[in-house]
Amino acid sequence: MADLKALAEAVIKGDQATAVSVTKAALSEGMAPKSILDEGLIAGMDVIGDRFKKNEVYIPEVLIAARAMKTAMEVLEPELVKAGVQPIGKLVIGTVQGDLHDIGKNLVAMMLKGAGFEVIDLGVDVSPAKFVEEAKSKNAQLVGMSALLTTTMPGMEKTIKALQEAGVKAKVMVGGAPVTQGFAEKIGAQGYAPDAASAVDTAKSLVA
Ligand code: B1M
Repeated sequence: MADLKALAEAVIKGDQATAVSVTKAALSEGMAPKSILDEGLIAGMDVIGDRFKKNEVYIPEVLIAARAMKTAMEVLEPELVKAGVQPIGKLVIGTVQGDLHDIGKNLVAMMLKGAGFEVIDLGVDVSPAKFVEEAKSKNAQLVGMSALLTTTMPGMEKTIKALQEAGVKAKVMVGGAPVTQGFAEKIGAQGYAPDAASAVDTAKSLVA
């Protein structure tokens, strides 16, 4: 019988080969794709998220774990779709206009995927109009914005105004090194997170 604790452990260690082989074994034994996701892959990423918050692991370990999860997800995803498993929320994310920094944004996107969100990543240098268009057409519940430059932070406020003017109801969460809770409140964002693991908690609370 495939061991989902071993699957979680493989994600924690960033062991891609084991993550894939346990996922395949679990599927071939007829285990429910949702159990494999929740008790194996997401359970492993939850541990990494907690350890990251406590500074017990650092960015490279998180990236390696996320890569193991992503590889196993490639095997699991078609079965989840067949089983009709719904994501816990849909989020459009990007780095704001004029800003090319994407390491943190990618980390946030990976952790959110790991937590069961459907993530539509718009990349870097994303204009307010593009955020609006994608949030609308994808019917996203959340819009996530990242900024690393003090000069590009105003792009967040412009995007929030554009979303409001377009009547988009999605909630907005922001982050990035120069962004603070106070700034988020000032520009009218509903959520702020200082790091990728907290971003998962914030996103979950916004869609609850
Ligand atoms: Co740039 N850069 N950079 N840079 N760069 C900084 C940000 C800077 C602080 C360096 C410095 O001067 N000490 C400085 C900004 C100063 C300021 O505005 N206050 C700076 C500058 C000035 C510039 C240029 C203008 C330099 C130049 O060309 N003269 C230029 C701008 C280009 C542009 O964007 N238009 C530039 C370019 C670059 C590179 C292209 C070389 C490269 C980016 C590569 C890439 O991203 N693909 C780069 C890098 C790597 C950095 C530093 C060194 C590292 C940034 C990083 O990736 N950190 C950075 C200095 C530093 O931070 N030590 C610096 C790691 C990452 C995991 O952290 O992104 O904060 P971070 O993400 C965290 C949290 O913030 C949070 O979670 C993440 C994970 O925990 N988070 C969110 C992030 N987004 C979130 C979204 C959320 C929630 C949480 O919700 C949606």
